[in-house]
Amino acid sequence: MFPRDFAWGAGTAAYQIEGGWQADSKGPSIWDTFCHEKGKVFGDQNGDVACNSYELWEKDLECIRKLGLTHYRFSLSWSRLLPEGTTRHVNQKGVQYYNKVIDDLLACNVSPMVTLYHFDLPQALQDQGGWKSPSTASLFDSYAKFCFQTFGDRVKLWITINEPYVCAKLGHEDGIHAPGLKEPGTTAYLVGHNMLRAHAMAWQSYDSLYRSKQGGQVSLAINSDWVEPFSTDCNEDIAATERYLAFSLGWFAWPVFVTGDYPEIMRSAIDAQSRKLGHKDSSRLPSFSKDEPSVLGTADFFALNYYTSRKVKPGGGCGRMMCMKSDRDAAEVLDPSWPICGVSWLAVVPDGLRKLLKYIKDTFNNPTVYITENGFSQLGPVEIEDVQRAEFYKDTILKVAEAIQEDGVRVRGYFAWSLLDNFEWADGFSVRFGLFHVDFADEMRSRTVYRSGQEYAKMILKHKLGK
Ligand code: GBH
Repeated sequence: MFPRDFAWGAGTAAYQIEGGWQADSKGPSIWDTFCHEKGKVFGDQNGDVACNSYELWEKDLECIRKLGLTHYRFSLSWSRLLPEGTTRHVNQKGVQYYNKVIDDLLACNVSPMVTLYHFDLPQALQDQGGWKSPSTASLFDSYAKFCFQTFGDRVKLWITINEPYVCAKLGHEDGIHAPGLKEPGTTAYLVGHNMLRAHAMAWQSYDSLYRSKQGGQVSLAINSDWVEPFSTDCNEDIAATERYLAFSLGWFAWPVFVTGDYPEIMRSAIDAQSRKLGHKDSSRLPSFSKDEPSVLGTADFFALNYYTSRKVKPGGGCGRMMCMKSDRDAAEVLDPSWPICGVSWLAVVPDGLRKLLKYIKDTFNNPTVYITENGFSQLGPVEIEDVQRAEFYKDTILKVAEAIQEDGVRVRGYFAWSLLDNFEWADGFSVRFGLFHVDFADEMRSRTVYRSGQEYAKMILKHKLGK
């Protein structure tokens, strides 16, 4: 059984659904730039139009109502609101668009959860160094204050930054996400650091300027796989699993929820690797400055994005090159009991979510938790009767119920990823995570509910009725 006020949601992100990439004087973001370069995204696809939610918001609202959601999570496009990234120039058409989305949701009794940043930095700020530059954190804080001021009378749940891990690692170390930098071993740590600073500044701003009047809550969404040692009786595998966790969940959750600093395992692993490779600088992992407010305690709840589980062993470096994988010295090993059955990286392990929730309860002092993303994209041709995904949602929601009832985890909400099939980053439109199918060949981008969407709606209704 779920608490009466449990949040039943689904999520999207601006660049993945909106389109209208130049509409009404929106400024370009790093994803516009990245996709328009050849060879970056599957089939050289882009989000120029995507689901065209900028024009077809009412269609999305119909989908939301059809599912009976109590909450809808979406992100604001920074460069739609502030085309140059700064508050010097505000695009009123952008403000109007999001005002309408928020007002329509509230009129239908759906609460918005708003993400300020879901991978789409204004290109103008990338041109000044992007997340590598410490000043981007202050510019993010200004943008956040602008959003709290403009929308915070109606929005009570905020996510500052979505998945800093993905932005730092995939965007700045692997180069497979925008801005496409391949600078292994240093830049991801710097970028992660500035994102944590940005998050903390925005939380502080909310706390001191808006909380008393607006009464909302602010956090950052941290993605984490569940991981276990490949051999549970092998000490090397156990240690590798701890390192793996320190370099993923711990990288962002430890500073915010436990100490105000990175996990000790992470810092010592990076320092040891630096010494081994004769790296000159004392540390590649930045330190938090005493002159800035601490990042410790800057989250009002734990926001978790969970997709998959892995077994771990030592290894996985990049030879003599510096890189995060060498620092971490922990490799994912495929295990027959957890086979990949979705996109290239997704093994369906609902029980991993329950274990991860218990781990979060025990490690981060029993926070309230929102599962801000969870989903599954099956392989192969589109099937509106997506039985496998419908089963996935059933199994997963059962595990969430067990986490609440049997493990005492204070889970307050569950957001399926995603409301709609959408632009799945480097995979373009080839990967479909939606509860609604979107026909990208149709000018009207018609939305059709999948079986999984129907099943999710049934589950929501059942729990609303207290059954
Ligand atoms: C989420 O990230 C994103 O927040 C969301 O926008 C996206 O649509 C959703 O995932 C589905 O993908 O390609 O082998 O390098 C989830 C965390 C981390 C999962 C990176 C995919 C890529 C592995 N993601 N991972 S690989």
